[in-house]
Amino acid sequence: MGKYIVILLYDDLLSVPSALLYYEMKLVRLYDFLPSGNCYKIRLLLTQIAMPFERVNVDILKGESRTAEFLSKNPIGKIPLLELESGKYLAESNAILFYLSEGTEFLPYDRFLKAQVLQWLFFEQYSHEPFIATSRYWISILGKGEEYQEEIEKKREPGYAALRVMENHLKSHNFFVDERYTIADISLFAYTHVADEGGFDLTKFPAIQAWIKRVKNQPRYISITAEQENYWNYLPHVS
Ligand SMILES: N[C@@H](CCC(=O)N[C@@H](CS)C(=O)NCC(=O)O)C(=O)O
Repeated sequence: MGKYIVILLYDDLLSVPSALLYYEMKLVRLYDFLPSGNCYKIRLLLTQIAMPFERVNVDILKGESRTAEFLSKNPIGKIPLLELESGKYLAESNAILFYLSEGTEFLPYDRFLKAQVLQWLFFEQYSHEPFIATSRYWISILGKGEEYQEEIEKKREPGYAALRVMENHLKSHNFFVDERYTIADISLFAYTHVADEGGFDLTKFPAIQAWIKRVKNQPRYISITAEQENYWNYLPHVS
């Protein structure tokens, strides 16, 4: 692993590089699939904390997360997967969010607030994602809404139940924890803001819609479909 980062220090008057800093930096590597909301969580956080990363596309529709080579990295056979600078691997989107946000403004330091963040991360994985993300996968990623109609119907009520929990919370809060934007918002945002692609009607949830706007207004926000080149625009600039 290794990408080269070159930093040019410009002299404002002459507009020529007055110094050249050159070092090799090992980057974290994200095994990623662009339409995946679970992967988007990580791309969004990495961009917002301005951490450079290398993106490896894994086409799950071609079974690329199930090859022997990929399974040797992540026996769960799923993306996202983060390869750390040390060569260690970390799977599970919300575990990756937790790891990357430690010590940043995106994860509270206080023990109770941190546990509240975890509460929403577990809610997302158990009561939200299995219904809202799965419906979107069948309808919009696979394009097989009719074939999966029966399964989709079963996901409808529990999916709306999760949205009602969010709506009720957001009626009296701007964000999920501590009235500020944290990884709890990133995690829940990933599939909520594209819930319509899974057949969920968000017009019934005005507080969620207002929160979606607040998340989109956060510094260094990128969309779910933003290509990698965009991420580099958000790296800190030397002035
Ligand atoms: N709980 C996991 C779910 C990961 C997951 O379901 N990944 C999907 C894409 S969103 C995947 O890799 N599917 C391919 C497969 O199962 O073969 C997480 O939050 O990271």
